[in-house]
Amino acid sequence: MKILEFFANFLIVVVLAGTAVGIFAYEGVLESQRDCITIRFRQYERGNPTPNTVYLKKGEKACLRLTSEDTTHALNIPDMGIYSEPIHPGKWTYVYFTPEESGTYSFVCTIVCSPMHSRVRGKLVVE
Ligand SMILES: [Cu+2]
Repeated sequence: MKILEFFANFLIVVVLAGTAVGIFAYEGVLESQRDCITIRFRQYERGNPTPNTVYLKKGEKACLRLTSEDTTHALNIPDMGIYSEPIHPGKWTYVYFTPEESGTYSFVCTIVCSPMHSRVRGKLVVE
């Protein structure tokens, strides 16, 4: 009986501690996504990514929150060496980085999304 009680108490502690850890972890994720800039990807024929120009601050952590309104895309900022995971329709993909140099950078799509795929692009302006 003592062993069962001990085991039951142990389980309660694990569940309570796990819940607390989960809540803190989830709040951490929400906090990191609070200031994200949303970019909605679309094929060239359907209007290209929107917004097409994104403004960032030099030396400040940036977060891009990416989604697609048609097919799967992916983001590459060649001059910064930044690649995203695939951006699936209706799902969110996040990219975090800190731009260290001011200037204008192109971002492009890296997944063949239509015959005009190579024209799927936009600009990041770091000020
Ligand atoms: Cu593409």
